[in-house]
Parts: sequence; structure tokens; C-alpha cells
Amino acid sequence: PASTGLVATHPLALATVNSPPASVDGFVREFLRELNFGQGVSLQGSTVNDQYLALARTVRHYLMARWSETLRRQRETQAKGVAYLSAEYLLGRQLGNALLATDLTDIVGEGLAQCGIDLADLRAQEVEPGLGNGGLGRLAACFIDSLATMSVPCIGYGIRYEYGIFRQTFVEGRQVEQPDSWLALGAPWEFPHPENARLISFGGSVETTTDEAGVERRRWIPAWDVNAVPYNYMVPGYQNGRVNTLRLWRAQATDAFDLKIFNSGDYEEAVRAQTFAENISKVLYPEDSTPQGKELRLQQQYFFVAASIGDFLDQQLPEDFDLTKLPERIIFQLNDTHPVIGVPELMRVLVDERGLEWDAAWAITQKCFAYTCHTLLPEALEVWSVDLLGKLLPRHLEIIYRINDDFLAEVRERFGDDELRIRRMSIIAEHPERSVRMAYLATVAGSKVNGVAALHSQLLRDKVLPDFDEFYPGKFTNVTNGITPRRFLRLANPALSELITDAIGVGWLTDLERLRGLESYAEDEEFRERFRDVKAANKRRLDAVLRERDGFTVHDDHLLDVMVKRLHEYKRQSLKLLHIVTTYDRIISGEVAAADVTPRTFIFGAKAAPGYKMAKEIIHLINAVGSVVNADPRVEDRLKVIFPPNYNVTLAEKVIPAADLSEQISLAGKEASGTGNMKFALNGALTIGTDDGANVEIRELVGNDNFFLFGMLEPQVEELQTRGYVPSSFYEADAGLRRAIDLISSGAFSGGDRSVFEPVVSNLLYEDRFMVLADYAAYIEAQARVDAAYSDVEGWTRSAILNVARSGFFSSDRSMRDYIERIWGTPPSI
Ligand code: CRA
Repeated sequence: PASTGLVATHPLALATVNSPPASVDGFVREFLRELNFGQGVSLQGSTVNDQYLALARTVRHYLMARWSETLRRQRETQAKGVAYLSAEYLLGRQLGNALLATDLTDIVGEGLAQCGIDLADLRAQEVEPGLGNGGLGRLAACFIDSLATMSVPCIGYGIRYEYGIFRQTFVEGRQVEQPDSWLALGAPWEFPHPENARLISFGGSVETTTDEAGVERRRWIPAWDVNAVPYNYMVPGYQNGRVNTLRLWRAQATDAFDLKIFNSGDYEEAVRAQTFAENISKVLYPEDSTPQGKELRLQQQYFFVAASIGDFLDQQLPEDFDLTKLPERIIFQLNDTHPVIGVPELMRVLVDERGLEWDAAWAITQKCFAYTCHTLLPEALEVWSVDLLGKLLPRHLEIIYRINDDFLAEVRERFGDDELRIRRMSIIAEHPERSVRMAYLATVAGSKVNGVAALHSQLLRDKVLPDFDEFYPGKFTNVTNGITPRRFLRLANPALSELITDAIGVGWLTDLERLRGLESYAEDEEFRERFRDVKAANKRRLDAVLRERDGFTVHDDHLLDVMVKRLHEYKRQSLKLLHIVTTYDRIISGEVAAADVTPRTFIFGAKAAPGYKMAKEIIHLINAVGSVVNADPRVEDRLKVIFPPNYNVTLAEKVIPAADLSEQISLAGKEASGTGNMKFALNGALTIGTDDGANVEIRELVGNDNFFLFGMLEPQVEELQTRGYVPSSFYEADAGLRRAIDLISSGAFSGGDRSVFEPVVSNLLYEDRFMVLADYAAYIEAQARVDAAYSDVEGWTRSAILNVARSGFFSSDRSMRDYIERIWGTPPSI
């Protein structure tokens, strides 16, 4: 109803309130008001958590007007936008980013100081939403940040997990997982909208019915359903007045479940039924790149994708919208295979619910989806058994079969009855059990398919989907990943940001290629000194954080050598470990004097999937090596191995700016892109790395002299594989390697017990799927180059500055431009 009179003109009835940046006084008033009326406490009586919640809500006020304005304009213009479908968003803390986006950091800092509160303490109070595993989830968060900053219409769709990625602790050096109850102290950034809940169905059967026109139609009769409740989050652009939306869905039992409670009289059973429904959004599956084919996981995928597509069609489009125009209005970007069930879902809605003909619906669907593949590991390519899929989503399985039949008919038309090819390309695999290959379905349905770095996209075409590449010329493309400079430079590294701005002025934060302007400063002695001061200050800051967090110290005269990423054998944390053990062995055997060793602190950060045994053994070994090396007086404190538990975005923001050396040492051809590698280079660390993923492009850009390349190239890996790789032969042939491995097997890191690390050692000697031993010698040699380079202080600083200056390409703003040009066709909008 239209409001009238006083209400219509009241400022609170217009969505423009609070939009101009506040004065300090204005801010204080609003903050105290939130504290009093929102939290129900006085300033004197408030806890840090009260203050944090009140502050978050106050900052939210300043985004509110921009948000409604963005939504209003989108309704009005109906400009083409992106619906980013992702099962993961690894957001990191929100407060700092919201302050940066609104340019309120100084005002808020000052206002809080007047209240006797330190802004830093309130920022530290925030528990980060860890709704992702690693690179893929963090990438989604960077992308939505960039789109908002570039004024491109985007809705991020995902799942509001009640428990995000587990909290990692170590007990006697072994990983122990704890639930991540990130919502426990309040969730001030979210806006729940239970009134907009959508019903999502599962199970049951499919019938044939005849509609009014006498046409036979298939109709899904589901067996059970749950409510999907949307929770909205603001995605503020950087100081541009735009706020996009991230919509995460929470599962809630429907009334049907309540009714069961009432009717059955079996209260316990009824509550169980309710729990069953709500389990769907309970917890993030903690596997990174190695999904388990769990039924609940498929439920999660369908749950959020069906809710999102339904929301888009019913809520975001005008009522009389002509669905044949859908591709002009939206592109659904599939973040890996996790949301691919959206393809048959859109077909089902168009055909079964909206009454379109199959061919018309398929023409729309094929234009509305695009698919990003994030991996090459065969075990990471999702497949769902036909039994499971048919039980949970019988109508969708039918639709998939029909898509496959039509597709294979086209293949036959082109290639004749080439049965081998048909079997290779079928969306349905027959062995080891009949199942749906989600990557194939995405490739057939997607208007474009992209890999995430140049090498990865090439290998995707040549090795994983060559038949499809041949069949669909022009469908495959590359978009190299990127990272947001707002979070990973401006927020994480204020000291370096200030130095940069002093040198080249403002503007680089939204146009990162301008960092090129720093190149000439690499030759400026005074600038180099200031650059080193920044690095040293960042090491001291990290030292303070780690002391308080875990009791570790970081020496600022040590080379800080960092390997932070998920624990995965292909990433080869064990290769890093062999380098450490070798250096240690050289000291204790007297081969080198401790005083002649470059002082280094090695930092690891890594979570292992709870069910991934070998990864957990490696974590245990890192901790064990650390305890021994750190305590051995012969080392004279020149080597330190520290492994702070629970590596997450918050810790990354402290570790990366302090790093000197970035370890990117995956076996060539296995790391699709990596994005940590970009964050380090942008913050002035040098990379030691293989010719893999985005390392290839980093090296090309920063220059060979400013990058430590080592190891086999991808074709050499392939060749060794075909020739037959025998890891023990490398052990036999290399005395240094033998000594390192023997030291581990001797029990030197396990109190003399030789059995403890036997599984790790045997795996390296007799299996070594990722060829750690084959690259060992090259790695040790490259580390010697690192030592030599580090001893030239000025030369190292020069290289570090050039890494910063030449990393502008890795801004996620550039990635978004590439997606827009090559895939989406969604220009910036007002
Ligand atoms: N695990 C890749 O392994 C890549 C990110 C984002 C990954 C990384 O090399 O940087 O995606 N793959 O593109 C993945 O999740 C399902 O596959 C990752 O994060």
C-alpha cells in the first residue's frame, strides 16, 4: 500500500537515510543507539561482543540506502546480470571490508576511541564465516567483491551452512576437528527472510498426465519437501555506492513435519524427521577437490540450486516476463560441478511447470548456463550414481537421460556409429556403476566452459574433455583466476598500501595494473629501504598475532618461508618437509655449520579433510619435525618450523604480508590455478614454484629472475608416468634424499619409534603418486638459489618490488572483465 501524508515524506520512509558518510558525532550517536536499543545494554555495561554487534549493525546502516537503491535500479532497468551458483563462499571477516567500502574506517576509529573502545579489538571479535574449503570458495568471494566494485549486476547464491569448515586443533601434533559454530555469538551481517521461503521437493515418482490441451506431460509427484529460507548479505562495492546481494539458503522443516508430530503421537520420531530436513544446510562437507558421493551432499546441491533458480524466475523477473528472453537477462555461472543439477532443474521448471516445449526450453537452457571447471584430478570430477539420483530426483534423472539421448544422437550424426566415442562422451557412465558425469552434463549444457589458468584450460581441452573440445569448437575458453586487492592488499597490508599510494598515488585499488608504476622505484634505494621496513613491520605484526594465538615467535631477521593451503598430496607439503629435514640433517651431521645456514622460519598452515588419512599423517609429521628441530640446540635457532592450527582467511591476512618466500610446489599439471600464489606475489614475496597452474603466468609476468622455478614440466611428468615411475630409484640414487628419508624412518622425529611415520615413508618410496622424490633434487637446488639470492639484500628487495609491480594482472577485477567479455556479456549497469 502506498503510504500517505507524513509517513510518505518522513525520511525513514525513504530509502536514503544514512547514505552520506557520518560525522564522528553522528556515528557515535548511532552506535550508542544500537548498543542501547539493539543490544539492550549501556556502554558501561557492554561486553566486547555487544560492542562488536552494535558496531556491525551501525555500519550496516550506511550500506542500507545503497543496497535498496541498487535493488530498485535493477528492478527498473532489468539489466542482464550474473547469478553465481556456488556451494561455497569463503568470505572472511566482514567488518573491515564494510568499513573500507563505506570509507568509514577513520570516523569509526575516532568515534569508538571517544567511547574508550579500540576498533581493532572489535574487529578481532568477529568470527569469520568459513563457508568454504579453500581456493574455490575464496574465489567466489573475490568474484562477488569485484562485480560489486565494477557495478555489474550479480546475485551470489549458495548455502548458509550452520557449521562451516571445521576448526582445527592439534593434540600431540595430530589434527583434531571441532565444529565451527560461527553463528554462536550472533550474525549481524545477515538478513533472514522467512516470508520468502521456497518449498524444495525430493523423492517420489513421475507420472504421465494429460493437460487441458490433451497433450501428455510428465509430472513429478515428490515424496517430501523442505523449506529453503533466504538469508541475504550485502556485497558492497568499493566506495562506488553499489551493494549487490549474496543470498544463502537455510533448510527448515515444513509444516508437514510439524503435522507429523501432531498426528503420529511418536514425538521422538517426529523430531527426528524435523532434524532430517534441517540437516541439509547443517554442515559444509570438508573435502577440498575430493568429494565423497554422499546422499546429503546431493541434497544440498539440489536444495540450493532449485531454491536459487526458483527465486530468480519468480522473484527477480517481472510477472509477465517472456521466458524465451531469459538468456538476455541472466547467466547462471556454475562454480564447478556442485550446482550442475541446476541444468535439469531449469529444464523441469520450463517444461513441466511453465509449459514450454522441450526444444524451446533446451535452447534457453543452453544459453543460460556456463561452467567453470576447477580441477584436473579425476577423483574430483563429480559423478552421481543413477540409483541415488533416481531415488532423490526421479524427474531430473529422466531429463538427464533425454538430454543425453539427444546429445548422443548429434554425436552419431557427426561421427557415425563410433561406439567407442559414444561411450567416451556419454553423460551416463556404465562402469564401475551406472552414473551421471556431472562435468559432461555441464559441458553439454553450458554455453561456455572455462578452466582457471592458461595451462589448466589447455590441459582441460587436451586431456580431460578432448572429445567435447572437438565436438564444440569455440566452447572452451580460459579465464585466469584473480584475487581482490581490496582484501588482500589494502586491508591485509595497510603499510604496503600506504607506501604504494605515496609512490604512485591513489587509483591502483580499482585499477591494479597501475602498480606497474612501481617498477622504476625498484631502482630507488630509499624506496627499497622503506619497502623492507614494511616487510619487517609485517613480520612483527605476525609475531604479535602468533604469540597471542599459539605462543609462536617469528624472528624478523629470518627469511620467512611460507606454505599455506589445504593439505593435499598433490600440493606436496612433504617435499617442503624433505627440504627442512635435509637442512637439519646437514647441520646435525656437521656437514655445514649452523652459523652458515640462512636463518629461516618455515610456516605451514593446512587443514586436512577429516577422512584423508595420508594428509593427516603428513600434518603429524610436520608437527613432529617442528618439535625436534625447534628444540635442538645444535640448530642454534637458525631453523624454526611453526604450524599454527586452523589456517583460515583471517590468519592468511596476517601471514601473507609478512612472507618473504611463497611455496607453490605442486606437481606440474595438478594445481588448476592456485590463488594463494597470487596473494603472495602481490604482497612482495618471491615464489619458489613448479611450472604449474597460475605459477606459469606469474613467472611470465614477474620475470624469470624474480621467480625460483624448479622441477619437471607437465609433459615430462607425463613421460615419466608412461615410462614407469619408480620412486625408490631416486632414493637409491641421491644420498641427500636417502639421508632425509632415513632420518624420518629412524624414529628421530617420533621418540625413536620407527613405526609412527612408516606409512608416510612407504608411500613416498613405493607409491609417490605425485612424484615428490623425482623433484627432490631440483627443489633442493632451487632452495640453494633462494639462499644465495636472499643474501643479496638489495637484489632481493628489488625482486620483491618487481613482484608487486607486475602482479596487477591477478586482480579479480581483471578476471571479471574476462568473464564479461568471453562468457557473460553483462556490462556494468547503473
Ligand atoms: N581446490 C583448485 O585446486 C584453484 C581453485 C579455484 C581448486 C585450485 O588450484 O585455484 O579451485 N579446485 O579455481 C577445486 O576446488 C573442485 O576443484 C581448489 O580450490
